[in-house]
This record gives sequence, structure tokens and C-alpha cells, in this order.
Amino acid sequence: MTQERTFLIVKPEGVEQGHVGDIIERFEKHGFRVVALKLEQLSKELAKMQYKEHREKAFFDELISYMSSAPTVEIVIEGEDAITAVRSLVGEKDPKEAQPGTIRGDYGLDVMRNAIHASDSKASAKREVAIHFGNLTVN
Ligand code: 3AN
Repeated sequence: MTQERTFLIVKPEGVEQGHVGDIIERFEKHGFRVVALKLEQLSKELAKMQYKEHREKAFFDELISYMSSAPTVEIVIEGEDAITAVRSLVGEKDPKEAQPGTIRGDYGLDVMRNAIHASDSKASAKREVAIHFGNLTVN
């Protein structure tokens, strides 16, 4: 077991529908600690940096428009094996396939508007924290 930091975005519809408090509470109840938090409407430039690995995909332009369309909440949390543990609390990408009780299973609307983003690896967490929180360190 190792202490890790990971990065989350509560997506526009998660903020709009009032799920921020519940989402944070789910992580805190599982022993994770919030180490950085902000509400921000992402610029298209920031959204493109965030999702640059998908720039060739058919859904990219729509994803960028959606992610920059309304306020989001960026969060860094820390705890034991945070990257893997958080992804399991988040659930499958497609809310139709996500288990009830996961965040996407409970709040996701469709594969794009799936309530929350969570880093999928240590390298992604490091890259994404640097985009949104400057020099905050990720171990
Ligand atoms: P995850 O968010 O589970 O890591 P990725 O990295 O494959 O999944 O996708 C990043 C984001 O791109 C997703 N959260 C979703 O918003 C969007 N996305 C992925 N696949 C599709 C798709 N087929 N159609 C629309 N949006 C998609």
C-alpha cells in the first residue's frame, strides 16, 4: 500500500446537478483527504491540454466544447493506492455499464457526460495536476 495523490474533475453536469458535496463525501468516507480544490470554468485551451490523448478521436471537439461549457470542480485527493481505488469508486466510463453505487453509475448521463474524470495512472495524475494546480507535487 502506498500513499498516492490523484486528480479529479467533477464535470459540468455533475456541478450543475448539485453532486459536488456527495462526490467529495464519498471519497472522504473511504479515507481520502482533499489536498487541493477549485471551481473553474475551463478554457478550451485547458480542456484541450487535459484531453490531448484524444485529439484524433471523433468526439474530441464535442468533448472540448462540453468540458468548457460551464463550471467544473478540480480536486486533488490523497490516500492509500488512490489512483486505483478512486477509479473503482468512479466506475466504468459508460454509465450504462457502471455499477450502481459508483459515481458514474449513480450520476452519469452518457459516455461523454459521465459526471467525473479521474486520472488513470501515476503519469496521468502528475501531468493533470501540473495542468490545473501548477507545481503541487504528486508522489
Ligand atoms: P476515462 O474518463 O474513463 O479515463 P477515456 O480516457 O477513454 O475514459 O475518455 C476520456 C473522456 O472522453 C471520457 N470521460 C468521456 O467524457 C469522453 N469519451 C470517451 N469515449 C467517448 C465516446 N465514445 N463518446 C463520447 N465521449 C467519449
